Amino acid sequence: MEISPLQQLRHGYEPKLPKILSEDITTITAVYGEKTAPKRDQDSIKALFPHTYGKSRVSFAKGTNATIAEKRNVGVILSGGQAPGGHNVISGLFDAMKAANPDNQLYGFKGGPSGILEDSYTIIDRDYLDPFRNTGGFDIIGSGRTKLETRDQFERCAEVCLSHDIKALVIIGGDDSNTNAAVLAEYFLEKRYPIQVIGCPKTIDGDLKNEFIEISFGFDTATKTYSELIGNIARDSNSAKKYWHFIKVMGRSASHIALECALETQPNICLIGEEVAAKKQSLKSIVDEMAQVISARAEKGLNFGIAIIPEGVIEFIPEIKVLISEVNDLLAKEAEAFNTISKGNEKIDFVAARLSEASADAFSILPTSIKEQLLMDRDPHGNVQVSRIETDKLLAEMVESRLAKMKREGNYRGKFSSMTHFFGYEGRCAFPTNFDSDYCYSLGYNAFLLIASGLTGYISSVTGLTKAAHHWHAGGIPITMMMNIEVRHGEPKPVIEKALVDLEGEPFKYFASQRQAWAIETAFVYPGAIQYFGPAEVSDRTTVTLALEQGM
Ligand code: FBP
Repeated sequence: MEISPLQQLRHGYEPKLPKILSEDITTITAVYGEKTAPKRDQDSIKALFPHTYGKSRVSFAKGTNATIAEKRNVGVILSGGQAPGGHNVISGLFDAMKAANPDNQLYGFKGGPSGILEDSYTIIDRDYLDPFRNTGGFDIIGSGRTKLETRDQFERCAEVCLSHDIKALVIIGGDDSNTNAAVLAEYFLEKRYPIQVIGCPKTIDGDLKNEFIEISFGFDTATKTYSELIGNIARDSNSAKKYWHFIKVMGRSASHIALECALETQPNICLIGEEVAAKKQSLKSIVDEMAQVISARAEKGLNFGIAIIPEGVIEFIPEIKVLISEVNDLLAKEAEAFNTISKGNEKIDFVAARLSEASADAFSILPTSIKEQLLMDRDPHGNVQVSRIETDKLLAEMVESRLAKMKREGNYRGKFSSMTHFFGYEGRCAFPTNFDSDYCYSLGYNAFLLIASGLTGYISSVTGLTKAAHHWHAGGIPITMMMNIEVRHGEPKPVIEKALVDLEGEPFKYFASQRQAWAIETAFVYPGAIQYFGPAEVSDRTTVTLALEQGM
């Protein structure tokens, strides 16, 4: 296979590890901290997880581990959307396993969680793994969105693991996959199956985070990729001075990606879904505010600009949220009748006729293309796929009509011409930054140490991430301590809480303090491309979000 010169060089990159993980692996031992408990719903979580509830936090220190060199087979699964660095989690896990015992074997289940159900795997050896080191993508074994959540599926997982003498499974995924990892760990203990389960925090969306998971992997690289592109467009816009660019960025629910890109590039407008929800802003008021900024810039002769739109914002707009939830329920309940309709306009009429009055009103003002997108196939959780809704086009169109109305009323004298963009898939498989390469390798290496310490139902945790990697802390957190009970599809479920943008947190507060100035002035910052070599202040820099959160 032909590879690029950069890929060639990146293979040679040696990821940096926290100091303790750089020691001879046979001299690293687990140190147990205080017993843990979730912040809320302790009794319910305890009742659901009697075997894994209340375990201690774990860190690592120099010492002896009598069982570390035991021969172990380990299985690994990549779950959900791609995120830069997944290959390095597997590299770190592999290297730790081989350092502990060269006979250890790593089974990579193919195509995501379905790989284990279908017993479809690759044995990952050094020759197979090496070309994937420090590269983006999940193509080493593939990924998928099948959920492991039923007892039948758990039985099948046990059957497959036992048939290969697999002692532990590492599940690399987001909040849902790690929730399922915790449920699987509990099930294996209940049934006395000798299989441990360890999770690793992945998602470019950045919404799997808390005190112990400072960032999910992939967020760093994805946001730097989008910020480079946004910066390039901003410079083009500032050169040609004739277009407003409406740029939608990924982020299924939370607006962390949009916020980080705004902190990096200083656009004129950036919507934050969580703020829209807190202020209960309607679609109309969002459009009005955007039109006001465009008009104020036009007064200064600036008929160009940048607006960043998080893809998930659509579900935070109160009337659209209700509409989407009604459509989700309707399509689930009346799937059979709906699926017999082939024509797009008839599908729209079918749904419109069955909505509540308020939702029917909200639906009626949307352009036909957006109505169709709202009715497309659901994801495996039965939710609308927001990445497929062209919110950038919707807003550009609505803003244009609003400005036309303002012009008719004599309240706008500018020229408006817009371009729309969607940045999502561009960032999910980028070459991981040095940060993601180091962090992911450490998460994987650390995951093996959790396994070798006999732990299960833990998530790999590496913290202190604004410091140099050498000073990072490695350890594990019982997943149950990150859970609470939420109603999902009408049922109370134990889940890891999704971390939305905290409107009281430093990243949002800083953005809010600056955005007025960024709106009217042209204060763009052009971050440029990710640097893999050179001075640490450019090649090892973390996200602005993490730096602000940690008071840097
Ligand atoms: P994960 O939460 O699984 O990491 O995926 C996040 C994401 O990239 C979202 O930002 C986006 O909405 C979604 O995946 C797209 O899903 P798909 O890969 O199925 O198109």
